[in-house]
Amino acid sequence: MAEKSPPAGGKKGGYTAADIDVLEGLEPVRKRPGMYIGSTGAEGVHHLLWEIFDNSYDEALAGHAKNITVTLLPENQVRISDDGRGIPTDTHPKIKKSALEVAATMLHAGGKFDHSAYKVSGGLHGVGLSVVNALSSWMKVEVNRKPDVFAQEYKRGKPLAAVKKVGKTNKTGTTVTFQPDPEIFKEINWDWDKIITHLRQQAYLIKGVKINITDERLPIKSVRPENNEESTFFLSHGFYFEGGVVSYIKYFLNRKEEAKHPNIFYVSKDLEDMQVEVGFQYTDDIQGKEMGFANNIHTLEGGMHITGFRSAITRALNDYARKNSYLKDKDENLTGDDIREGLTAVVSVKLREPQFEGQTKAKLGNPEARTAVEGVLNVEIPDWLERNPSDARGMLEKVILASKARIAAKAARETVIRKGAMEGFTLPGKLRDCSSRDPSESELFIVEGDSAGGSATQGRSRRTQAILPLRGKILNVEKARLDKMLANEEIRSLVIAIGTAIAEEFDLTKLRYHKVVIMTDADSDGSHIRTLLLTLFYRYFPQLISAGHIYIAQPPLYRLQKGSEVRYAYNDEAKEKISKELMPAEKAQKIKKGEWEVSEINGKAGEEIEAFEESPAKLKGIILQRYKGLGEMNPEQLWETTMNPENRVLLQVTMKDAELADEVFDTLMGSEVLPRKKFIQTHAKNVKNLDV
Ligand code: 0RA
Repeated sequence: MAEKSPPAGGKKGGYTAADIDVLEGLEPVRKRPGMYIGSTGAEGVHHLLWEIFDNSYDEALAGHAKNITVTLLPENQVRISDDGRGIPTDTHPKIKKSALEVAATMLHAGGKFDHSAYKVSGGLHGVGLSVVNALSSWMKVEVNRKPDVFAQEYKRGKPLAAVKKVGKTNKTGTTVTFQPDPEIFKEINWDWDKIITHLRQQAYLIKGVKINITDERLPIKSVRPENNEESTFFLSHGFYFEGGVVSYIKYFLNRKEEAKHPNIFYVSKDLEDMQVEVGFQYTDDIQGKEMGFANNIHTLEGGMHITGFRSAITRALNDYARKNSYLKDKDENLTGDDIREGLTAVVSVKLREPQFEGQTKAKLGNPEARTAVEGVLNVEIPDWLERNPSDARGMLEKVILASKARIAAKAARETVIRKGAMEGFTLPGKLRDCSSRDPSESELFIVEGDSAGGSATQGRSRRTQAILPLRGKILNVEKARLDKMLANEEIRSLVIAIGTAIAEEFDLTKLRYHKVVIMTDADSDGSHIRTLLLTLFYRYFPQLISAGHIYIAQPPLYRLQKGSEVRYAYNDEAKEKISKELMPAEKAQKIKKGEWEVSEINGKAGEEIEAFEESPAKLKGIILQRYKGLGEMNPEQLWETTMNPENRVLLQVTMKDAELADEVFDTLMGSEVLPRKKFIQTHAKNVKNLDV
């Protein structure tokens, strides 16, 4: 995870001898790419883009750049351009090379995930540049520094020539174009939606900067009916938000919700060592949304800044409610849960040395962030409430309602929960429990439907594996209240089986299985149920996710058989690899490819069978079966491929996965899809849907 610049104030100027000591070449990056960009999968590839974008973004945060343009190009190239000051190109006094070349080809030894020290002391925020260069088969940097244009090109991190003047300009700015190295990244596939989502989030956190993205990979041809003139377009998307955090809440986070009051609370304060920016507004939603950021990195797991925010708002609203007779009884109190119902908040801090903790390093650990946020808000919220009494009324109505609903629901909820607990684990009838009582070795498989449930029950290891079949679609938990949700039979079974209870009663030590595995089909129904379950866990059992107890089973997609040898493939790549292993190349050449026929395997019709024929007389090829669902596997196959700890592939669910599922869920299920589009068209001043 890259870190952003701390607030301005770092020592300016060139390198000192001490800085040179900690510079080294780029070999370590190519040797262990994961150390620098997290992974070499799809996330890692996108990380390259974020790194380069971050440099331009930092230049914009520092007030020097007003436009950033991202362009996806053919052959997996990406170009990122800004109109900032331009990377310095003058000769480094000690290294005797252009500062640009130093930035692109030398690694700061302490670098890795901790860039902040470098940024503060060196002042050259192109840290990610060398990492991206090392992992790119080709890269080019062009710098406009009035009156000259400088450029340098690289192959796998090595300059092809010295930095040269290549032209004249009256502009300033930096353009980096790179191509991820296929030797490092197996699959390079720029994901438009992922990029848009990331850029949007960044755009909201910076006022008055234009961020544009254009997809030049696929030209769109269009012919005008009037004159038959053909023209070429590219898909393009722009973000520009005057209002920063306030826009983010108004036009994005709350775009589908009904606001309880018109004005959004907002404060931005520069403290000596920290910048604090907070905005919030209540809606009539049951859920709340708290978005934390530290140096503009989304802190999905919360942390100290969020803790500070929560204490301050809880205290301020309780005080205000008491003072203005919203709370009659002196002992009556609005709880943290009441306060957070329907609360949409953005809490953004910028600090010099952020410490990221937690499972996904997305939780801010600095205690001073709590003190700073709480300190600012303890003054600002009460003050704002006094100045905006009608907004304050809207807020109080919402939290008082939440409080009443909570008290009413508590009775209902407790009966449900207590009943389960008191009747000595009235475990649901359809749970096929395991015999072990040691949670650390016990696993719960949540399976879709009775037929897969049957196979799983027969195939499992009885001692440590429990099976819970779920019938049909579980309840839409998106908007459901906890008490209503617990009235749903499928969900109640699940909650009781898990053993931890829920909400205030939640107790992690009562967890009955340390692995809770979602096992659904690889089709669209299966993925819908998986999304629903992830949403349920994300909303009501986040602790299980953070503690790493939630998993997704990965049934194989293919079964390959040659003679008596049977192999399973979990993706297309593995299928190709296994086919080659089973059928060495010289032989494979003699075989006619691409003949499809249907035959019977284990009594079931295989969907697609690729028959490799060597001679018509003797069928000697590979029999390939594509699995559509778990139901197609017999109990032994299910055990062997998906449940047996020796062979299976389990994916551990992270908060990030769950949040994504939650968002997907919102988009899929949310009745209103239009508002977002409309919002982009009306409020992003620089949107160009189709750009020449
Ligand atoms: C260090 C100093 C100066 C600019 C930059 C770095 C810089 C780096 C990047 C990377 C991408 N875009 C960038 N824009 C600027 C300022 C040099 C001066 O004072 O002129």
